[in-house]
Amino acid sequence: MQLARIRILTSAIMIAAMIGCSLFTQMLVGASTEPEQTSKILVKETIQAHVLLNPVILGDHKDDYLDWDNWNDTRATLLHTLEGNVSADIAVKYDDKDVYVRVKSVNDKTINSGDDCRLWFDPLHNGTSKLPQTDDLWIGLFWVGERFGCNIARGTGLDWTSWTDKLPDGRDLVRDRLSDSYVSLIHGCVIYEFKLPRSLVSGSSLTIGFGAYVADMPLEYFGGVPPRYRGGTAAWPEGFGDNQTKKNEWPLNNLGILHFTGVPIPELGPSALMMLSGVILTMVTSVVRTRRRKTRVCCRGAFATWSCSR
Ligand SMILES: [Ca+2]
Ligand SMILES: [Ca+2]
Ligand SMILES: [Ca+2]
Repeated sequence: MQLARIRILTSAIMIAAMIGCSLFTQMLVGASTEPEQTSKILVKETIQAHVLLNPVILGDHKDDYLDWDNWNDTRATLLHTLEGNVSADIAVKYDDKDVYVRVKSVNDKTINSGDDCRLWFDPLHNGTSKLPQTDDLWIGLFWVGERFGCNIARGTGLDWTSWTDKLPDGRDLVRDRLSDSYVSLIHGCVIYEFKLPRSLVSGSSLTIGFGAYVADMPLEYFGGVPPRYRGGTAAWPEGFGDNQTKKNEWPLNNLGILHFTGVPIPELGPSALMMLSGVILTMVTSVVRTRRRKTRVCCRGAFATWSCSR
């Protein structure tokens, strides 16, 4: 028993040492290969997009599978409240083809006209405060009555194109299940989801300009009629715009950074997973060996005496 405890303790120490070495190595690698990225992080707010582990189905009006949050394989970032009591967060992940975005409007419990979510993408991350460039995109998901719509506009260098409900490849943003909005059963609040081609929103860039806005504003609020309740608005990053910013004039030079990490959430990154599997194998092997040695084999001798292994 004492020997088993020593082995398990030794394995635990190995786990700590190996994971510590792994994390330290990742820090060194990150510091040595991404000096430019580090300097940007100091200036701009950054959202980390992680590699997708849990598939996301758009159009089914759910963000869970058997009560598991489909989005627990990436991290959420809080938006900054601009007005009222809106609290919201945004999470991004991606696979080989698509970028997936979920905006969770935490305090918004009911769908109403005026619920609105917008995203901005600047793939070349060279946005200006005035004219949208040809790589820039603006996507809006909004409720009118009991139906939601989703439109996209692209920069022309002089202005935005007119709103369209289709991607450049012809797919319809709603009918082809590239966007979705609903009240989540597990979170009890309004959700906005997007599935957008990487070729459209990021190209091969690992860091792009990115911004988000969400509103829970009853339409009558805009008409001067006292609202049934007061909603609010929120945006990311801080300073991107405010409630006075006109709908198509948000300054793209104030966008934050969306960073495609190349790995799932850090604690489940490939190197950590390999380390963890190796450690688990070591522990299992240790326990099995210990149990084998504890098994005593007894034999009956020629003179009816018993002898047992130790
Ligand atoms: Ca879904
Ligand atoms: Ca609402
Ligand atoms: Ca641009």
